Amino acid sequence: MDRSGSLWYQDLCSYKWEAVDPDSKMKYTIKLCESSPPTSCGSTAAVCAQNLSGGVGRSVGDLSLQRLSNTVLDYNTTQTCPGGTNSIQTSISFQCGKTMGTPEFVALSQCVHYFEWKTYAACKKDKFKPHKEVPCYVFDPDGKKHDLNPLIKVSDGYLVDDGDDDTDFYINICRSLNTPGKPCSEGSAACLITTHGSFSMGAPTRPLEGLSSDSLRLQYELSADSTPPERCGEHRPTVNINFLCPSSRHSGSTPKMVAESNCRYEVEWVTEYACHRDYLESHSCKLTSEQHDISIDLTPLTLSSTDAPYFFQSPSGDDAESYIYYLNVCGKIPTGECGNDLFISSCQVKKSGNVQKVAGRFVNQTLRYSDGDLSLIYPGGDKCSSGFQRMTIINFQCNKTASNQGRGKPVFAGETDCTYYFNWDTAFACV
Ligand code: M6P
Repeated sequence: MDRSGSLWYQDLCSYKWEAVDPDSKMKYTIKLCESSPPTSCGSTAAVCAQNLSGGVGRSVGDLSLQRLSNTVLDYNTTQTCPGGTNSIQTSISFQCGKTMGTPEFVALSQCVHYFEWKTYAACKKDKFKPHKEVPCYVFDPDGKKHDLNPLIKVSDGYLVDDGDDDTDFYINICRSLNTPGKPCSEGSAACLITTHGSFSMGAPTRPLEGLSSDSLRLQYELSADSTPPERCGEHRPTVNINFLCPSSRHSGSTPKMVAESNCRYEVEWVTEYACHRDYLESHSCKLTSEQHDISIDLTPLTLSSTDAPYFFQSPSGDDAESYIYYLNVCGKIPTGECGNDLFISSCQVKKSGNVQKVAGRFVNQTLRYSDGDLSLIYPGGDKCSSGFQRMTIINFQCNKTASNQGRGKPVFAGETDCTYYFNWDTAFACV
């Protein structure tokens, strides 16, 4: 990717983006490019700040005062910070991510509004660039974020339960399917495979929408320049996917076809990912029944400075090419395999000893319980050549009789594009 001059974040320009600062109860609306939809601060504002309860918006970043250096996009204003010398401004730091992602509010300090945005648009070599993707989150009227990004598949898709053994209906969420070797991959986000062939039933044309505080809707249509499958007759295919946040904790289900006629498909998916994010996630190693409707505490797994780290070798044996993974949870690795950085939670070392990579840090750790799955995520590791920062995802499973006084230990499950997966059976994941 050439970042000198060319608008590498072009894919993000077609949409209006939102972020919320829950502490100050401010909502930010972002218009990245001239061509983007306007905010309520008028066409010259790039970043519009408005109280969640309403009121007049004001620009905290002007489109004409844009400055791009590497992957940091700054928007200045002509307003001086009250009590300071600098001007009111916005700074968006882009990092490589596997989906289009969303801007996240990070901090407000001396009138500078900081945002972070992990997106495929910031990766090198178009590594994770899909054929088509749309924004995959919404804010509800209370300013709570509902984010379906974790459901987006970078490869493969979801098989919709259509009660018919002869047909397979595959969808991806907010993004075209990437199923090389399988039919309807190119640009299609909904693919019907029958004994008579396979048919694209459309792709996302607009962002995810919020219908209420517990339901979201996504719509796929066939692009105007493609011919509908003959089996649809006069009708252009459409796919509606309704996501429902269940009213209490539930263990996950598959998307279901609830209606279908003339190539109009209605899919319903009861999934906790449709619930607001604060219900699903925490940045500590605990989830509480008050906030999360489930009580989990992983801190007993944390190692202290006198413990040996959790480790796993893959593949096992004498192979000098194999890797040893050192881990800790909810804290730093007690030994210094990847250096003495205080925030390293995951470290990959080549057995031959010449490669040490940080595979995740606990500064921005996330513990998530959704659809019955408990996972702990450590982002922010060393960069791969795609620009993606290595990341570790640990999936916990309940095992009341786990070894090591119930702690159990992590087992390496595999790597996809610099994301490292571990499975961990432990008594502390029992709910
Ligand atoms: C190292 C290891 C691998 C990783 C690879 C990425 O070999 O950390 O787990 O996949 O780097 O290499 P690149 O940066 O060339 O994409």
